[in-house]
Amino acid sequence: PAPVYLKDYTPFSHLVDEVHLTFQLEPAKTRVISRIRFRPNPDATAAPLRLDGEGLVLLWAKIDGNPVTPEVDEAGLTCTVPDAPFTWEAEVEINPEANTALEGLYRSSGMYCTQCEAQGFRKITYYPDRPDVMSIFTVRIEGEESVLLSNGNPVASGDGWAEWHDPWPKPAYLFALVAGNLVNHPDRFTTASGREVELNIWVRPGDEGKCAFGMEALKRSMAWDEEVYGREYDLDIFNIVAVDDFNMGAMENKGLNIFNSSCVLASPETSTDANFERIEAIIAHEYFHNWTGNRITCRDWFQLCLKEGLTVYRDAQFTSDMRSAPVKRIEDVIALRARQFREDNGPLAHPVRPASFVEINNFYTATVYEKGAELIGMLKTLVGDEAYARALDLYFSRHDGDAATIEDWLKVFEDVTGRDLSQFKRWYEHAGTPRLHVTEDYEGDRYTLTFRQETPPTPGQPEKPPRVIPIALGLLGPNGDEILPTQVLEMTEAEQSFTFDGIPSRPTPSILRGFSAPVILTRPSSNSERAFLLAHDTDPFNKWEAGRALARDGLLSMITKGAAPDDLYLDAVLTMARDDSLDPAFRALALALPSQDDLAQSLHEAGHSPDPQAIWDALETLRQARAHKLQDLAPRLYAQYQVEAPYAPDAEQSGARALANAALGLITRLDGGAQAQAQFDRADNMTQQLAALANLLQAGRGETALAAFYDQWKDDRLVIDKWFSLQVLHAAPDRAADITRALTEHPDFTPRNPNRFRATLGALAQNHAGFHHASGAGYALLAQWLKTLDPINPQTTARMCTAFETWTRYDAARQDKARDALEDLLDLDGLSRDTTEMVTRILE
Ligand code: BAL
Ligand code: ZN
Repeated sequence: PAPVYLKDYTPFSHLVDEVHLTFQLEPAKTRVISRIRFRPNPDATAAPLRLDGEGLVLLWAKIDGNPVTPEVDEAGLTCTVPDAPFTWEAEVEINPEANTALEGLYRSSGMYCTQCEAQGFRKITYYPDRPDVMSIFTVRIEGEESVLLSNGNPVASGDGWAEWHDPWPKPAYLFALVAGNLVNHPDRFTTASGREVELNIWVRPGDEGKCAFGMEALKRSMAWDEEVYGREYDLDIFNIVAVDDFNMGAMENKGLNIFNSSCVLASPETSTDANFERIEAIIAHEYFHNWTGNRITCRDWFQLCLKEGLTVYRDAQFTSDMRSAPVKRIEDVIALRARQFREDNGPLAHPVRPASFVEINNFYTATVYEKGAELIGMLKTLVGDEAYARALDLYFSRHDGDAATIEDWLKVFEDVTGRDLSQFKRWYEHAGTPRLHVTEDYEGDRYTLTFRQETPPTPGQPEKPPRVIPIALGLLGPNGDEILPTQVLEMTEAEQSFTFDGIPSRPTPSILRGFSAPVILTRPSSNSERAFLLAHDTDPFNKWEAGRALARDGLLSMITKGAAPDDLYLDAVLTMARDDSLDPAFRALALALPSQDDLAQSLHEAGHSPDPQAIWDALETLRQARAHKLQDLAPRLYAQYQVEAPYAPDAEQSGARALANAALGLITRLDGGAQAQAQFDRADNMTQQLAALANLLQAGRGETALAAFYDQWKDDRLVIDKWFSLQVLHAAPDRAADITRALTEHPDFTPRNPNRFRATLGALAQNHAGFHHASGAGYALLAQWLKTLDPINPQTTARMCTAFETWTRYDAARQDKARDALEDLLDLDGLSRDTTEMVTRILE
């Protein structure tokens, strides 16, 4: 399939004034009747009407009431139309029951639901399915289900029908419909200007007890967006619906958000603290899209980061305000490095705003989302908080109702600040993670830092001009006092020096505080300097970073040189862990070790071919050494941070549980799982139960607990997903493929449910030493299942191909096996466009 290019953008030939849709719902034969008012677009070249449509049976079509016979092909239809406003009417038939791809209108567990972003609406009816065509929708739903929902406000309803009207013009990707025998968790919200809004979370009967947390999170989000961004909700009703079969986490359809049930349903017994935090963030994210995405949408799909980067940035701000800002920042950087740096350093690297794509579904990536959010953070650092606030006000007032571009976004910042942001724009246009090299000089009382930036080539982009990089810096004196509080250096050249006078003795720099730019800092540093920063840095991110670097470099020496665990690290981690002045959540994060994949990334960066088994062995050795080093402290921490109060998923309790469970991990290494078994037996919440089970699996005595866990939760789909993934994640490297294969034969396994598939095969990809085992069994098993999944659900298949994106890091024998697996997948007859694009890019 041919790529589409950003440079080829042209406006659509027509404008759409109104859309009327009638749905006559039948599982295998749903009828969709459309009546659409078109008029020629004065800003476009006149052309016949071209409507997108896929998998539709056109029953009839009319223009201004007169039957027409358009030219229909596999991607849509073309029709000669008057050179004046006209009404298009058509009726199509679709089959929601057969729709396992979960795009367009589909049936899942007896309910109808839709997913239209990015290009699913064309599977519902013929329409200009592009984000710059915005219109006002009125929808009538006829069906026997008790709940019939669409976007906007309810207009009228009766027995077996309901009508909805959305007064806000929107692109088709924000259309949604839900029909099912659902129950709701209702609430209300009064906006700042006094609008009364009805709120509902709709779920399958039996799940209504898991909605309260999501509802509170929604109300907090609505209040926060008013307070921080001055953005109010704009309809009389806001509905959220939970569905089990969903490709994404959730979807921001106007007034009718549809959620993967894993991202909204929560209870203490069935959800971990991490689940609660994620649910709160996703509810906020989808709600915030109402302004950044819906009221201001994207001109074309190349601008996806315009709404996603900004909305991720906003949800991160929200979480920071609701919880601990330093902890949130550390968690986000861990995730950024794990997913986005990995992507940026492999064959799938692409700019935050790509210049071309074959299948847009393949660009809902960590680069567009998470790096996109980092760019907003950098922009705010560069212009300052006050200018950021004014720029956002201008963005909302200037572009409300628009389908906008990154150029529009940058222009509001230029207009507010008078700055030229053309160099900043390179962050949107050039892929790759810049390396920031640092050297320093101290003479007299002058301290000089010299930075050099370079960005390695990425597919299609061999050369990278220098970018503007905000470098937040502080300096520490020899006794650990801060002698220069944080200031932001603005690096614009390929190489640039910054001098600091009046520095009485050689300082220790704390560079890139708060992770002020998404770059890889390469600065030779001694372990003692890292231990010093871990002890004294006032910047929580860099304090954590120092401990992480100490752990990472110690592990790299163990892996490449057969070194013993580093005493300096062990001493530093003991000092840090017993420092009760530090937030328990921070200490839990600082006790976590780099992941196997992070270490493989670092080894590759240093010119080694990573040996997954050696990485696994080194981590095991270090964990054992830490358990001995902290053997007196761990039981004390474990006891001290038990939470006696009734369970609450707040930051304070979550932090205490995280630290106690980190201590449990240390204890289990020495007691063979006795404490973990005790915790498992008495656990009354999922955080405690799952941590205990993980430790028991780790200790090799998880069988009984696994069976008990299954028995307890066999009727809870989301908890059973955890049961599947935990076994795979904790499988020893030489057993991972076998254990995964056995789980795919379990009666509860199905490739039709994306959550279950990800919980099983996605977990295999996350078990680094297991997936990359020298036998190639991990590669072969995943590829075989991707072949099975592709005809069912191309979007989820394609996304899971990213498991292979690092294949060229490894030795020749592993590369051969990975290539064989990928080529075998590529050979599948009728392989989807989604998966073909991904595998082809990975193999290139
Ligand atoms: N727009 C797709 C789902 C999300 O990013 O919210
Ligand atoms: Zn989003």
